[in-house]
Amino acid sequence: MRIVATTPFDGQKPGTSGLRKKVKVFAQPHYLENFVQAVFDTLGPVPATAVLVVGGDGRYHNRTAIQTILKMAAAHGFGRVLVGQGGILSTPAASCVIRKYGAFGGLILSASHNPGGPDEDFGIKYNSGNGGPAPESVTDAIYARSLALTEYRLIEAEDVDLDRIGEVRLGAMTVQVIDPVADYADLMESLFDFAAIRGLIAGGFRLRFDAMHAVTGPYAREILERRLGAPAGTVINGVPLEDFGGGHPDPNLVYAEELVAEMFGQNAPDFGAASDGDGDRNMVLGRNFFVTPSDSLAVLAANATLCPAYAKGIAGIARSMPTSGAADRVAARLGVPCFETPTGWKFFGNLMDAGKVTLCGEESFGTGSDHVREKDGLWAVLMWLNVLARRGESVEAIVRQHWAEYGRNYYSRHDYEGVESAAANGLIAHLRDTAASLPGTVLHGYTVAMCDDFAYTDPVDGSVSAGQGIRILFTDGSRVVFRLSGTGTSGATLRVYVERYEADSSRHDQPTQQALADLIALAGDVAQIAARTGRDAPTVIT
Ligand code: VG1
Ligand code: CO
Repeated sequence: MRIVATTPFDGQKPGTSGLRKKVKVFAQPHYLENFVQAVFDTLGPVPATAVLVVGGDGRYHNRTAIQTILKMAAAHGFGRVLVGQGGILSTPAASCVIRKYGAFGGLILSASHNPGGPDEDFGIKYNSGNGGPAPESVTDAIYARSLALTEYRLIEAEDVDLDRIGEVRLGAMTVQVIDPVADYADLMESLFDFAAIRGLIAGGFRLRFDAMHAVTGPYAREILERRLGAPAGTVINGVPLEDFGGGHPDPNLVYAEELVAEMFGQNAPDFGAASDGDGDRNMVLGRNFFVTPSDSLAVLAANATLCPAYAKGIAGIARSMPTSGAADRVAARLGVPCFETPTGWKFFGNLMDAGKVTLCGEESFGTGSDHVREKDGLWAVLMWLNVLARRGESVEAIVRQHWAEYGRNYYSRHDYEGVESAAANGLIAHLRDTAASLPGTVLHGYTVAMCDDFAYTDPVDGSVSAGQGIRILFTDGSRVVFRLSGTGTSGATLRVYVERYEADSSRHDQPTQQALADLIALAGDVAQIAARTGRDAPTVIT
């Protein structure tokens, strides 16, 4: 055992989804070690039977970090570590493995949709025994500990061969290198009607899945091509690369350009989907048709009983605050509760553990259910395929029918990336200052009903999370929301979310940006976006 003296690093405060920094920051002496020791100190002593799950999205620095974590886990007294072969575990697969084997918890190495490589991003987060991201009380304690610790511990040992499946000893601990795909693929097969999907594909239904050179390649090949019989080549960009081929592994209309070009081109397939760096996000497309993530959650909820795992119905739905209210309408019709939480999957864990909700979603291409405690990209793809197989209609027809039945929530998010931090903070402070004076005023024809900085009280443990985003609600049910990203690693990203409900089905054909034009303009005015950020247009529109 080696005990290494260290000085605490400030700047290890986890964001929306764990600690994310440039690789160069993580590679500094003691940086990763400090965070991991802070996690272990916060957990306290663990029983000799305790199992830790470790894996990541395969990005640059993944293997180096895993070797360090293994030696530190052995020094902390874990009995066994399950690590994905090659250091690979998608975020939902890690959640699945933690739950299936009753692990104490897991360390997931990912910066999700952020680019990878020596000059790009790395990340780490701790997931609890329920398989979900640690709640704020735990991440706050980890941060506090990281500011106080003076040493970390690791054992002296050779590196473990992460590519060979099987068990090796590391001090008193066993390292078990596992197939990263099998447990997850088996879980998917237990949830959905694979026979019906196989029949759909055998009948000539054409699909395309873009893994964006990130972690889902091996998962998608096993499930879509091997188990469901889709032709070889259905999965594109299917080999995980340390730098994701130089791209942004973010499945949206801008970054998944290869898939988008095919789905909106001549002879487009019936169904297209993409996932992100760590496999927890999904984008779903029909032929010449984009499904917003908010609509996707609503459509899946409305059709859930077509899938074996949800045949008896769902207990409830939860969505993050900026996500559109489309799911609320489905919940109301089904007579089940709909919860509104702050951004970030960690807020869904308590609701799922308490059995209050079955489906959860975020506008940022995240959808999932209580089968694990993370959002799950391939799960969403398979649920769509299950629904398509059972309904025998196109993606577009299903969504249009949904709008006709429930009304359409026009929805868009405008991101201003790489804004100077002081300017972004100033913009939010300005909105906080004006919030109280807004109700009753008319902006671009919309009357403000209410304006606040969203605060959430967890209905299960009573914990309060304040300062989660400025929302301006209008009397007709429209709204605009402003918040700063908690996942970036340089500068600030301002996110502006705009939503308007349209009940009249004769008006469901407008281009989204046009339908929202007045709200977009008023958002720019009220937040003084151009003046404060120096930008006259967003970086990414979804
Ligand atoms: C973004 C999304 C949020 C999501 C988070 C993590 O956070 O908006 O909905 O939960 O990323 O997703 P932010 O703070 O940048 O807006 V992932 O795929 O990075 O685990
Ligand atoms: Co992700």
